[in-house]
Amino acid sequence: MQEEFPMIQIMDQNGKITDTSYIDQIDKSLVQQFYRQLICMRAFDQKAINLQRQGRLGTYPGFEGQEAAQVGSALALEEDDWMLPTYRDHAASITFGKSYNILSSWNGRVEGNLPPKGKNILPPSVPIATQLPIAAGIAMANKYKNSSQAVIAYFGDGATSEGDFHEGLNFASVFQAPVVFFNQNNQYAISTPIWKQMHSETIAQKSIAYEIPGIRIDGNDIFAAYFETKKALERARNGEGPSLIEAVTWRYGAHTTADDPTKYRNQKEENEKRRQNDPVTRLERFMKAYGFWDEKLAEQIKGEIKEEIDGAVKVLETMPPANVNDIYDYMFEKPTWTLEQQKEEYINHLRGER
Ligand SMILES: Cc1ncc(C[n+]2csc(CCOP(=O)(O)OP(=O)(O)O)c2C)c(N)n1
Repeated sequence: MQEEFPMIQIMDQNGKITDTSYIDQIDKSLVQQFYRQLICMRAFDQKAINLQRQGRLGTYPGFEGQEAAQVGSALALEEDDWMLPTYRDHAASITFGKSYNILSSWNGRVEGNLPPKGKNILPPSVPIATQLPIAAGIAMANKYKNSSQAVIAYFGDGATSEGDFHEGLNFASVFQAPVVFFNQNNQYAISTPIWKQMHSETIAQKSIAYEIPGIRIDGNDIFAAYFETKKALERARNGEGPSLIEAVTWRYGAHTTADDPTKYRNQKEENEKRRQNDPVTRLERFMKAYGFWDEKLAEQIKGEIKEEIDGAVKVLETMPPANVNDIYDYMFEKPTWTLEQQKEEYINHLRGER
């Protein structure tokens, strides 16, 4: 199956362009946009981990190593497309328009889940794969409305073992809905490696069952993530239905700040892989080899990013603590009696009463 679904790569580990079919579309502004966003998202993620370690942020799921897959695919979207991210997809969400304030959701603030006005970004899905039938539904609605908006839904390798993954793909396939299912195969579902999770060799091949196009890309190659997602979105917009992209990547850190990857994988070996495959250094190698590198600009961008992120942390730290009512009050327009009862019990519990 790996032969039928070969890994698509445009730029190799050394930053060399191996597929020249997109070369005319690779210009300075695109490369600088990629670079800025990649290093920005890495800095954001590292800051978030540090904040959590200092007790200034709740549990946080890092995405370091997955920046190219997220940034590349998100930059391929049109302004009014729809995005359904998971808890790990901050790089995709911020690239598509969410503010750094997304951090506050990890302190329980509801504001962190809201997109800016006019942006179609759903709150991150924490239940695994539940966003996939919703993505199919939104895409079906767009199709009925004759809208040109496409939908992208993000999910991990573990999500493909959930019923919702299959229901989402089936619905989208039956109704030829304009949705791109963007999988980040980071090799692990918490501590479960992919080989214990499924017997199929690739995730891309799961597209066969639904008779939709499925491809496997090098998820650490930002060019592959960008151009292949763009193609899939165009197909969706042209009425050619859904598709599945498997972006093969790697999560460097823990599943969340609450677990320890040394318990389930050999970190030493993994760090070696990191040095060879890192999406950020790979783009830097490309920039240096193809005349796009500008040391001064890189320093300037790093300074700007630091200021932006420090500013966001200041906003975060002025926010009040989580409002417990939010969990209950935003569920329905009018709460059900069970929800009211739950809320009362929980508030009593917090007061230390029975
Ligand atoms: C429906 C559901 N079942 C179980 C969980 C517990 N859980 C949280 S993350 C996770 C693993 C998800 O792995 P994957 O889909 O590969 O995504 P990743 O975290 O690697 O991005 C599980 C099982 C959950 N959140 N939702």
